Amino acid sequence: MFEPDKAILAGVDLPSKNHIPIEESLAELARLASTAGAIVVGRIQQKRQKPDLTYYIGSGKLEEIKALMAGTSATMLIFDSEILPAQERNLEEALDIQIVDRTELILNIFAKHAKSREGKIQVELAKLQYQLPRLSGMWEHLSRQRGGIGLREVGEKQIEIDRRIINKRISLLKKEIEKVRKERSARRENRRRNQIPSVALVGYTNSGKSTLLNVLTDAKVLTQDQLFATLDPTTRQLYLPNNRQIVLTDTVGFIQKLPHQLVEAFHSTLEEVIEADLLLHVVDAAHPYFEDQIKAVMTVLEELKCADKPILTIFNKADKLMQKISNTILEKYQPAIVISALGNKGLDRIMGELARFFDKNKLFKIETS
Ligand SMILES: Nc1nc2c(ncn2[C@@H]2O[C@H](COP(=O)(O)OP(=O)(O)O)[C@@H](O)[C@H]2O)c(=O)[nH]1
Ligand SMILES: [Mg+2]
Repeated sequence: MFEPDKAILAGVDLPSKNHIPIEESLAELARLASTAGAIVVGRIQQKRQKPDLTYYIGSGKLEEIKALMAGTSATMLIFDSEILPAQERNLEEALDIQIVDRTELILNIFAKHAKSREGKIQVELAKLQYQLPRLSGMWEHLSRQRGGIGLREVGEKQIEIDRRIINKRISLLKKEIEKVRKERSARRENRRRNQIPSVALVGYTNSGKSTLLNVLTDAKVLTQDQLFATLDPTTRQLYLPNNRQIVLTDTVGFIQKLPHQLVEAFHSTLEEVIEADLLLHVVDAAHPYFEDQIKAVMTVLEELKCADKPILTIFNKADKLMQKISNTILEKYQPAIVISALGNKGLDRIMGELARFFDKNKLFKIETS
């Protein structure tokens, strides 16, 4: 029978401005791990000024990890950040356990959830780009294990061959993505010619984007209390109270420390965001660190060069709130609306704001306030 991996989570608390607290980041990592199908059996954390060069985590912590491994029969150690290929190798050697980093974990979840051809191509590209700098490690590891003298040269030749194969595959995938990108852009051009404005749902993963698309348009997109349930963008038509037609697109969610390979590979999908006339930023207002999540989303939007697009902030999950959202917060994120997508509350206000925004005479004009 298939045995799920038993995972220990490891986080190093480094000094850095505006970041999600380590406890919360590890809680999120635990959700990522279970979305990927692993069972979390332990947690290790350490405060440091900077990562250890050899092991990322301090070497003093290795004994503690070993003891925890023995006590929990863990099969995997998951780091809450991207670690260097050399560090991964050193850890594997010192601990004799499978090492996974945050980037790899997210890539695996994406691979599991990719449904469309486009999604699959994008994930494969991101995975290969992640693997490329890690090739030599794989072979060094093997030659050290087997201890053969000639194996080193064989290994080096093999790395060269692997690298060439992977590079070839990468350029092929990029060409395919370019084709899809052109199709998408033709579709968008068509909409533009017909003057159909487009709105993109953005937001942290699990904030309720797909739920909102479903209740607004009856789209039947998969919604789940999981991170990254949806990867493929879904676009639906929507008629506003002023009889204007718009299209609304649900996109892949953002997360803190989103692997840059993914942002790059998912550029064609994310172009729906880049080209949108207006962004609806869906926020899980019931999440204890929703303001940090807002920051993480803004960081990705900056990476995509669309942080200065008009944004309407949607504070979702109002039904779960113990107390009302303060006026200070509402003012800080103006223009903002409080809703419950699941409870069907406040949807008419979204429709009203959209109608106002895309008022017949002010098409594509930006209303700020
Ligand atoms: N309580 C509550 N839960 C919600 C609301 N909107 C969405 N959810 C839940 O939040 C989880 C994530 O929703 P989903 O739409 O998949 O989020 P996405 O990752 O942003 O697309 C699901 O379990 C939804 O049922 C809401 O207004 N109230
Ligand atoms: Mg979704």
